[in-house]
Amino acid sequence: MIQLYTWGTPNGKKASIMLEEIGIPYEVHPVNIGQGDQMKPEYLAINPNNKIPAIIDGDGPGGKPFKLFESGAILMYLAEKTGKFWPTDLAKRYEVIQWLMFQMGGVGPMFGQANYFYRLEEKVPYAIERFYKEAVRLYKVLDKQLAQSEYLAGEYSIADIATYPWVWRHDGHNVKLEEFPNVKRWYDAIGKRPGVQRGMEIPKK
Ligand SMILES: N[C@@H](CCC(=O)N[C@@H](CS)C(=O)NCC(=O)O)C(=O)O
Repeated sequence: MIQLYTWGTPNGKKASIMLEEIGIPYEVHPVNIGQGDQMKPEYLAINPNNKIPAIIDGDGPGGKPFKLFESGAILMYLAEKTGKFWPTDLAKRYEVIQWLMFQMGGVGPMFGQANYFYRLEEKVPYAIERFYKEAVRLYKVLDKQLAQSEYLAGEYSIADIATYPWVWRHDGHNVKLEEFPNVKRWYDAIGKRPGVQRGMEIPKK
């Protein structure tokens, strides 16, 4: 059984979508990051970086319990464990990893900063402009890729699972999906998947 430590944010939803999509049993442990649960010693023993998500696989490599943090690493681990949502062909697998890294190093941090500065009561125009512009640039890259490929790296993969919950927050960074028609087509298609719909509901209130 996999133990999932999560909260209702994009990085957390990546892990719950993947667990729902691969259909293996897991238990949810909500970590209320608004109340500081991520700083508690018992959670720091699982993720020393005090962020969600994290997992413990009771049946990890060698049949031993295995702890893992960083959402991208969790997606790769679960893909490797189950053989799902990434290809076996090396070149194709690295295309998936390339778009996963694009999400982890670009989409997540930049959309996240844009969301933060839009929400901040005391407005900082320079920061809003910087992160909004970078978010729009990243949407253009996504849109161009999705004009030539149904999903980010060919078939539906962990790269899409990683990116979807960040695009779900497009209102928060003031982006209208209609301006990026290929991203919208992709976003709508992924949103119809039952596993994605279930994963987006985690943690349940
Ligand atoms: N690179 C990390 C980022 C995780 C992350 O930023 N999680 C946020 C929620 S989306 C969090 O736990 N924030 C709590 C905090 O910073 O104290 C990952 O992808 O797992």
